[in-house]
Amino acid sequence: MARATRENFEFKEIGILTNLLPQPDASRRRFLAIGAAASLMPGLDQADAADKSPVKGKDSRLVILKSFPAVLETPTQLLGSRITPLERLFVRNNQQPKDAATLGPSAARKWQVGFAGMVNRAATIDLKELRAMEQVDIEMVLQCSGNGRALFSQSAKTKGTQWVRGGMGNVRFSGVPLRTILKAKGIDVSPQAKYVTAEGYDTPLPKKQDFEHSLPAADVLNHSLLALKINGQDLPAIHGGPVRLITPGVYGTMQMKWLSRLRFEAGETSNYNQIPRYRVPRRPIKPGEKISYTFANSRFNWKMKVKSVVLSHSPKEVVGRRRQTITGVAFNDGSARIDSVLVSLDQGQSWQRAQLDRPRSLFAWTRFRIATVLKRGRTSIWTRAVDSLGRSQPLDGSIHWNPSGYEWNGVEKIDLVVN
Ligand SMILES: Nc1nc2c(c(=O)[nH]1)N[C@H]1C(S)=C(S)[C@@H](COP(=O)(O)O)O[C@H]1N2
Ligand SMILES: [Mo]
Repeated sequence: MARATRENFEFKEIGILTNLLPQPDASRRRFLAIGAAASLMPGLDQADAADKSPVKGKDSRLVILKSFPAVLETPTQLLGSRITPLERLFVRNNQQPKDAATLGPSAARKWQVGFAGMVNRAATIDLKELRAMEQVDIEMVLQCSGNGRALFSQSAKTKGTQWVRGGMGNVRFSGVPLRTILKAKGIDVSPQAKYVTAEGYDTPLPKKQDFEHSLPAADVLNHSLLALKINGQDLPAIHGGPVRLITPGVYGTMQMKWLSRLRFEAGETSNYNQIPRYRVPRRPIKPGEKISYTFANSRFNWKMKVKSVVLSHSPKEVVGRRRQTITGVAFNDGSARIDSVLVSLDQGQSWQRAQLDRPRSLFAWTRFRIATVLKRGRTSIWTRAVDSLGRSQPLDGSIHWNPSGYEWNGVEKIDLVVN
């Protein structure tokens, strides 16, 4: 099979994107971004840093799961801060626009987002208009629905990129609420439109359908933003700049990058990224069991399940002393706060509460910490988050096994050795 090269991929609607080539200003900012990443890596000079990641400006310690389209996983030890620096944020592209492999700004100078389908009038909005509107901020977890897939694979093989724990980060998006835009533009959405199908300017891989997703219209109309910034800076090209559709509390696949159009529709798209990809069975199936997805027997990845992830320790780690501080993060779909994170050092016989550092945003991650004395020899750290609705994590995560390994949220279990 011919290897995909960047030259194979172009923006779909080249017409509205003049100036695709990087501007002098853009390359300077790019260089600064690389410098920032390099400064996190003692012993690596800037040239090394730039060479080692398929995405310019990314920390070279990110694990390269695929170079093109880029898929990069963050080692959990790099995720300890409340806000994940962009140099460390994971990347997941199914497709990727030309010139987007950078943490620098998007090279596109003109951009339009279209509104179509079941609306009183079709309309577009451009960057200038979006920038002139009032911006809101939302701190939230961005997590791939495939994060933890490798943990499902311990009970039966799953297909797809074997993410372990680092397909996630906590960031601050800024942008304009969709509701405000529709109002300003005089766009009325028909009550019969139950879904909003989001499209991006990235081009499909050869012989694949273009990436698009249908989102429930009611949630999108109430909660989504057209984001222009992340962590206070213009959305970088690699993270969907200049415009990305953001809905807090839902899985990453629904956060459409390089947003080009929203179609208001009565039903879900039958695009293969909506079905059979990015779906889970409505009823549990056994690990390894086959299922052929229909709209009726499955649902798309949407609200994130409650989850805790240990960041301070990794499986198979050997630690030299019994006193250890365990730290990690917990989050859910933002509809309730994280009430507690329970930690067990005896495989679930007894649990202790960790200390929590709760963020102001319900959609952001809560950091936890607990000072412990571990047992010598082979031992384990288990963690379990409970939210104020009583929702928690299954002790055996494989009860939610599904062929593509989406939405892992089993109790965190880290086996390690204490010398
Ligand atoms: N247009 C477009 N949007 C996309 C994707 C894509 O391939 N194309 N990948 C999705 C997936 S599967 C995830 S997990 C997130 C990843 O966001 P990030 O790369 O900014 O971390 O973007 C989502 N949005
Ligand atoms: Mo994803």
